[in-house]
Amino acid sequence: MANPGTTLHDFVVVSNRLPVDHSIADDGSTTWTRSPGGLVAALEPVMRDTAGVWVGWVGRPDVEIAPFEIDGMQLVPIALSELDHEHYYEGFCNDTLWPLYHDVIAPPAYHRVWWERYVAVNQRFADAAAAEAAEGATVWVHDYQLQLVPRMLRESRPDLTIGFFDHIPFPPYGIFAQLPWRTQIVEGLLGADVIGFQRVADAGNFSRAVRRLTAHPTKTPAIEVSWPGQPTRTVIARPFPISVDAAGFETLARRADVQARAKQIREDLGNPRTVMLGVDRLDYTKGIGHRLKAFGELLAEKRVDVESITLVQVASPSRERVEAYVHLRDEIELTVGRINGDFSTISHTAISYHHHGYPREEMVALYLAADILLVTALRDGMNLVAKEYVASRFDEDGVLVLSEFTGASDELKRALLVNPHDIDGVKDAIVAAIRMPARERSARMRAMRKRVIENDVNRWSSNFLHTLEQARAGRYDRIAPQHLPEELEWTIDRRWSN
Ligand code: GDG
Repeated sequence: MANPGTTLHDFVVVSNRLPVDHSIADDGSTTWTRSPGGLVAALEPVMRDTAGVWVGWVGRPDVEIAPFEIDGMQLVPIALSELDHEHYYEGFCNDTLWPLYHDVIAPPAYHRVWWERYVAVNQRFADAAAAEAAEGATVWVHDYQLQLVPRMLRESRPDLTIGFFDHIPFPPYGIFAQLPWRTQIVEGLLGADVIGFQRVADAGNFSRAVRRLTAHPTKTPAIEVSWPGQPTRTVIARPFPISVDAAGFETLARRADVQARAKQIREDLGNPRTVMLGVDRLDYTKGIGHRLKAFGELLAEKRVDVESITLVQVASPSRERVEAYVHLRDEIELTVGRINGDFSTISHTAISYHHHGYPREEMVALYLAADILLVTALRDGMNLVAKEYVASRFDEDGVLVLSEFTGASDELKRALLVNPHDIDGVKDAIVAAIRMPARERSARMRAMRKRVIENDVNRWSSNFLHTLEQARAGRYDRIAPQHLPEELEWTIDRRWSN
């Protein structure tokens, strides 16, 4: 129940991580800065207008922090112990759900103690959200770490309007079926009024899981949920492809200092004819190894030479205590070392590899410096890097080589689409990108920019919240598909239009 005596909120966002980063000064004091992600940019105006609150973890175990405000945003930290961190976060989230939901690229581990901790931590998030929410408030829950929260909230607070957005893929039933707790996860999500996915395929996979595991009738995009002792509810499950703060990226890209930095980057690389770029969290889903293999073979076969091409690979540190990530880092760095050892010269380095996070300005300078952006993910919910590159290229230049296993490939059809498992296909796409005439580059980039600018992150959040409002009011005929890219549209069942 809502906490008497505290200020209650009409809008509550719940995500595993709060949108803040901490830094510890020399004297041991901690300062918080707002993390720059698109989700924060999109939700900030809504949070401000509704005096909303954000519930989440600060990213460090064993710290208890009182609610605080940053840049006018109210934050409510959830404390996680070292054991919660190990079993819930590193275990069930990062070593069970993450690989399972990404096509079992790495083998998922199933441990009952991890599951028990996932349930307990989800309950803690649900209780904290319920304590902040005013009567009839809207609660928006994010991502795979919190799939049980919608049902937990529905049971304690039937007055709430509950939305859920899944940032990562929802797997096909043949894979999802491995999960010993598959029915609890599906029923957990069905506590929401609207469940959003990145792709049409993800929403379809979820509906199929509902049909296989429950008796709830489904008729796309609606699911009729009957739980014992509760009135039947209609849940909407449909795609809402996320995007980036396109105007924000363009503004940065137009800044003189950012453009000067882009020029400097090319000079520092020895002014090669072609600069290729990869930007990824160091994660096995991102296909960094496949990309390196393709580039290494092109160099070995002399289809490209190190004097005229450089690959800049930013691999930002991620989940460094999970074993699969430790191995991945070793593997990638061994490969980079081998390629550089075999092909670099004193004046030209084949791969400029960086295991760091960079400020956003530097990222945009890299986007401007890159003739080609390589996105070769083996499976990716959306891939914001692809959209950020497009948003930054106001000069309408640059070629995007994009894996067809990303959500972004549903919209960015004018990229050079590749199957990252097909190394010869990736090599051919790189060569085609190098040789592409300027007119074709700009025609493709223009088309992609139109899509990203029209469907930016503000559009995404307002579509989701509008659908949530309409669904809760039972106005299914007003759940308009018109904001979706046309190839993502579905036909609304006639039943809803009457
Ligand atoms: C999940 C899903 C989905 C990376 N390195 C630096 C840096 N980044 C920023 C990028 C981009 C973000 O991190 C990464 O987003 P992605 O979408 O590429 O991938 P995930 O982290 O796996 O995100 C994904 C996303 O959620 C949203 O729904 O698209 O499929 O897996 O924004 O720019 N930013 C800065 N320095 C870095 O070094 N400043």
